[in-house]
Amino acid sequence: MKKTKLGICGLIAVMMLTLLAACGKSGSESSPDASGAVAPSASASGGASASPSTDAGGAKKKFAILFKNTGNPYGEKMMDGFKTAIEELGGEAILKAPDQPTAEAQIAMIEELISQKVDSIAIAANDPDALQPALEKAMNAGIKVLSLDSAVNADSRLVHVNQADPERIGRTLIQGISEMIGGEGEIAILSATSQATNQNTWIEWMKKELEDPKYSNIKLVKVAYGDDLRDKSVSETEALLKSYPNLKGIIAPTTVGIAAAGKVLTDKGLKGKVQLTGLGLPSEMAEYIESGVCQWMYLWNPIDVGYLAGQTADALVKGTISGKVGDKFTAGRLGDKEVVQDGDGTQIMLGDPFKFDASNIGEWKSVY
Ligand code: RAM
Repeated sequence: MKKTKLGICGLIAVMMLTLLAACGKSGSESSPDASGAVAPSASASGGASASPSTDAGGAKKKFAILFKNTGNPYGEKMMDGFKTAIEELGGEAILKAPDQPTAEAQIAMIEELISQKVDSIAIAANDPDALQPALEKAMNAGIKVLSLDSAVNADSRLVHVNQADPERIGRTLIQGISEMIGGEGEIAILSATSQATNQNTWIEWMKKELEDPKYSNIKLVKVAYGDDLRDKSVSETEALLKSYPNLKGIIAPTTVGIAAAGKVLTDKGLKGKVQLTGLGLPSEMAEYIESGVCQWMYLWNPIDVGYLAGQTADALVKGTISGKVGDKFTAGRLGDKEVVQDGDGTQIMLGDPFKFDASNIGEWKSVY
């Protein structure tokens, strides 16, 4: 049922995209919302904050974003969106990511940012708990800390910027692979790192969905970790194919993993024999969707995730919000947003995942 809704959303979104193009607007920072409508592109008015992001002396306030690791186009798009928001608001954006996707590397960078006396840190975390001492130190120094994309625990942040409902993502991916493999056979998951909060949450929901008796003929044989590194994701996919010669499907809930798996399945001529779905960047996956190696996949707009985090960081620094349930603010071109409960902590939600398939990938591959 959810899949059908996403399918219909896809059609409406394509129609809306066509309309947008006809209006001469750039689609580079647009994304479909829950109803399939496309959010407007960057508006001239920018954010709703009353005062510029400068201190009393007129110096620009410093807003840092720290992604999981370098070399990931998804992270680059997210950081682009963050930078756009911060510059719209008159602040200075500091974009950082370690070479390796580890908590230790992020801790060293958080320490540097504390010494630099930044005003805010937005982090896509490599571990939910390990960053807590460093992030608490930052918050005790008056730095406004938020997570985005991959959360830290509730004590380590003021609020989390969530790309989409994790339950919906997890369940939709199982429904998708089940349809692709005809409801039976061995499947595997190719994830990012074993500690990534976002992937682990989605995998939990995939496992819950698999408990439904309608999937009794599907067996999840392995969760492999490509660490969001291209070469490791390629070798982990090859190892899966070797260890499980009857493998029927792979779910890769990571843009790096799904692109690596798409390449391996293409190179080995396994189109139609091993199905592939997951979360992918249209720009990286278009060739595999057009060839049929991956019939469909999902994602949200990473530029918007970063943009929303930039707007949220600014609202925290200005004191428009504190990260408590019920706090409201206007997130620039994304409109009004509200802080809601998320387990022990709070979050701000971007929207719904969007389905990409052969019918719409051409429209999106140049967008993100
Ligand atoms: C990878 C990263 C990122 C995740 C996407 C779907 O690029 O792991 O954190 O949100 O995939």
